[in-house]
Amino acid sequence: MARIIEGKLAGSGKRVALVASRFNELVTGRLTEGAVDCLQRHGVGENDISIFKVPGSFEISPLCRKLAGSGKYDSVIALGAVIRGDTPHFDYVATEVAKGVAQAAFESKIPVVFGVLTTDSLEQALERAGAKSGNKGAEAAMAALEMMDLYSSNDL
Ligand code: INI
Repeated sequence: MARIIEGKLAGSGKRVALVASRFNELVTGRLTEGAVDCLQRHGVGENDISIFKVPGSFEISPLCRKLAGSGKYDSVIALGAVIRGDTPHFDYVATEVAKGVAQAAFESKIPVVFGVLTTDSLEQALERAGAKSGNKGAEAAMAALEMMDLYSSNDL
């Protein structure tokens, strides 16, 4: 039987930074609530969760990179909502935040996870922020919990 190595959802003692955009705050506020709730349910202490707010999704990845390199956190979670139609530069913002967060994750020794919605409408975004289709913030928090545990594995 092959060995399977995967992370557990064990948040006790872990320090987590959330980077949330204020743009589309109706959505990002719900993503943040979903992420915090999930982290706390899995043992992360209230004082070990820091929420950094930035103006828009374009500003998320540079801060993720700084936080990931600071040595003060065990993971960083990016939370944003880029909604087509709000502005013609949707494509630039959506592409840059995805590339930037991936780059921060590649360069970092801790997990940096992507909880940024890119949708065609506000309705679709709200559906993914706690209404019909789950909460992307909570999903990102689950991924962060699992990856924090995996990164601390002796098998790496
Ligand atoms: N920022 C978002 O987070 N979501 C959006 O939908 C959005 N749109 O579409 O414009 C958006 N723009 C702002 C951008 O992220 C920067 O804050 C701004 O360009 C200043 O750098």
